[in-house]
Amino acid sequence: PQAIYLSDYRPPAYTVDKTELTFDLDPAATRVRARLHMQRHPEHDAQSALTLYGHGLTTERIAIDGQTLLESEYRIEDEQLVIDRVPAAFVLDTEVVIDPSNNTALEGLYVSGPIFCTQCEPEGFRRITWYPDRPDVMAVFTTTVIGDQQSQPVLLSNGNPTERGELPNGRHFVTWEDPHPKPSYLFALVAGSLECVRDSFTTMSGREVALELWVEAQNLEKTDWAMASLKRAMTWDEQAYGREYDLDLFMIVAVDDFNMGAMENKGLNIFNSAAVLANPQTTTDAAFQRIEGIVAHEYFHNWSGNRVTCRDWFQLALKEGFTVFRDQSFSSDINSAPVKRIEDAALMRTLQFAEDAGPTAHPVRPDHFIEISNFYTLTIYEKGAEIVRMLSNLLGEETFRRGSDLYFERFDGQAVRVEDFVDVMAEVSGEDLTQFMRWYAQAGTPQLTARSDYSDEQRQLTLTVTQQTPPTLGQEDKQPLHVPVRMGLLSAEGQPIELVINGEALGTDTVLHLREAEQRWVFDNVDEGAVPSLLRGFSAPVRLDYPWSRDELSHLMRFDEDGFNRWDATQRLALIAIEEMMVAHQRGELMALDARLIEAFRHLLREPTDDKAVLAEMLRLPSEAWIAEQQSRVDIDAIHGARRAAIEQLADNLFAEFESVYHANQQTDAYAPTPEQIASRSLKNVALSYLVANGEPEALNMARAQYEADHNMTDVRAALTLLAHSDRADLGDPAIRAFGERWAHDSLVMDQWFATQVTRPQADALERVRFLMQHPAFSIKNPNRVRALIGAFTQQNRVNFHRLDGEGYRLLADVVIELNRLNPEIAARMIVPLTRYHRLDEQRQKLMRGELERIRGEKLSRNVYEVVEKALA
Ligand code: B3K
Ligand code: ZN
Repeated sequence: PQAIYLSDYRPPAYTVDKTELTFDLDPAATRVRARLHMQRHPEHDAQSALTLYGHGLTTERIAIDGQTLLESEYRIEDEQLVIDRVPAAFVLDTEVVIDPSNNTALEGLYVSGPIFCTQCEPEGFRRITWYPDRPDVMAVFTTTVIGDQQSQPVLLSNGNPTERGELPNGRHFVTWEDPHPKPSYLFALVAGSLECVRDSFTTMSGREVALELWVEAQNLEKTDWAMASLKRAMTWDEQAYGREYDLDLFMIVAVDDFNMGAMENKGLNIFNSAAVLANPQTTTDAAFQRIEGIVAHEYFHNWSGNRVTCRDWFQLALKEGFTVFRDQSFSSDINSAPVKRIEDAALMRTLQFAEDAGPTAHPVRPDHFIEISNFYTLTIYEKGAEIVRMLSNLLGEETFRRGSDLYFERFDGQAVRVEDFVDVMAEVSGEDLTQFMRWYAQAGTPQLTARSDYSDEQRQLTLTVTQQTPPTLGQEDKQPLHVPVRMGLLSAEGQPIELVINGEALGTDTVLHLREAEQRWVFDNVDEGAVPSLLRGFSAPVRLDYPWSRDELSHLMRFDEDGFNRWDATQRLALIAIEEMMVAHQRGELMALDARLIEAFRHLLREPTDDKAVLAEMLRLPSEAWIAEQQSRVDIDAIHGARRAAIEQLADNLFAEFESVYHANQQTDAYAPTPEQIASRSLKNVALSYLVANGEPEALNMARAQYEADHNMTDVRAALTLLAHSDRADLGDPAIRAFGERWAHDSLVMDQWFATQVTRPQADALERVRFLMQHPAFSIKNPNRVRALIGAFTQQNRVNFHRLDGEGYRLLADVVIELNRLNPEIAARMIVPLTRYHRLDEQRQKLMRGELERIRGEKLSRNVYEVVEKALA
């Protein structure tokens, strides 16, 4: 497989103004007729051949201006249809047959249970018909869907239905017209036996939009939350960005087999059922919030993605980074803002930093790729969103809004580049963003090192900050970035200090603009004992090293005005303590937890200054993934052992405190996923996890009682996890059995059941994975099942995945080899933990490389090939 390069971009030789499609649905042989009204691009001449993309199509007819072409008049090679000579303007007719029932890649048109559905981004449309399947070709689509009246009573596509009628042989049809020109990746079709929940929304200009949520009948009781979330998102986008919906109808469909969370097809969003269906009995608080965020994300794409789209797939972060930033802002506005920031930053610092440090590291705007489907990554999405957030903070909210207004206005209906977005922001603000653009071009996480120096005589504190971005595959040398460092200083008494630089008063919170490899700032009028609070709100996606003492961290925990940094100080304090215990673990010595951490936690529990949601986050110790991120040589067992011991010692020392927090946060109200209730449950369940870690039978009984009370899935799942992860098989096994029987009919709950079992730390976890792969509720063809069983094990059960006998690696390689044939996109995602061997011990490195080599020996899809080659490079 060959890489393609951004620098090779050329406009398409021929574009499409109007696309007319007819689908004659049949599971194994769907006939697709396409009529494309095409024109030569002004930058091309008559020498330019017409090139269309197609994958797995049985071609039955090709005609230009009504003349059927002879086989000698075109050629099909490498998934391309090439016609050397075509007129400057013409109509192309094609007729192909495709097989949705055997489409296990879940790209293009496929069947999910009884439903026909599509996934076209990024390059799925070419599995439907011959087409210039690239985002810079935008056409108006008319789609006629013909199906069976009995098995496909519902026939949906983009836009508005304009005609419907009956046909012979029990068939019927519906014709849809989408007035907005769009690239092929936004095309969608859904057909099957679906029920509809209807609602409506009146836009800010007073237009009435019909809202439709289409689900299979058994899911009708799980639709309220998504519909409510959609309306909140529509209102928010009007208020925050002035964006109004632009069709009379907005549809969401839930399907069970889906590679990603959801897809923003114009007017017809298709969702993974896990990202849309919810009710209190089956869905946890975290899932409620995730669904709210995804519904909003896809809706927001209608402007940031659909009305203004990407010129080419190298620009993917243009729509994804911006849209993630928009959905983060939305969630932050309607839920706990500090917790949302903590969650997003934690995701960046653990998983995105790991990606940026691993073999698949890539810039937010890559300059080459083999398979674009491999680039729907945390770097494109989350780091892309952090870049937009930095822009918004640099410019200020109001100027940023003027920039986004201008962006939407100027580029409406166009396919554009990252530069276009950044240039508009520079234009409205007058800022020079040339250096800032490097954030899009350089892979790897910048390392900031900060040091302070205090002069008694001058009452000055000098802060020196250096930056350095490590080399990544194919990118050896890095330039300094423009890094906004939000900061403040706290006095020895815990008061915010008025910041003064060169006689200029800056308030108690300011942003330092680090642009050089090394820079220094001198603060005047500072008394002795001041403590810097740096990178407030995670103001840039960087690692920060500063030699805070434990007392200073305790100080920040108590007094910092910035909620995010209070949390971060807690994490850092815990990290120091855990790292000490790791050393003891490695020496085979007793692991004693630093008393200062216990005291800090005691203080948090007795005199909480933060809201419950933040407090719950502060009480969670750094994850194993984040601890591993600090290590130059990762010791899997020491991390697990030390973290576990820290939890137990906190539990032993603070049992009474945790117990009273647990009881104080019991709820009597009916369940609702409100921020207040979620915060209480979160705090209560963190407390319960410590109580159970203490090992007292009394605590396990509390967990069992909570499980049996069966109040809502959040509490049930928390209790079930504690029981199933305890050593008490007499409690865990019956609970697991009962849960599995009760929810056998609900695949989304069974996914939680799978994940709960395979994340247990006990040594039998891997055997459970193998056993559960035979369970009737499991199917390797369904991405949600694969993520719940295999993904949860390989990503959230580090001690067992990294077993020294190599069985964890072997299991994953077996699964990847099978998925490589069935669903390459999922295969390439699942393989990732196997590629992260570079900082592990020799023995594990060897085992992991061995499995990668074994995979390399297979006939590989482009997706898996690209990842394996990078991992073994
Ligand atoms: N834009 C889609 C991505 C789907 C790509 C799958 N290969 C989901 C989203 O970001 O909204
Ligand atoms: Zn998106």
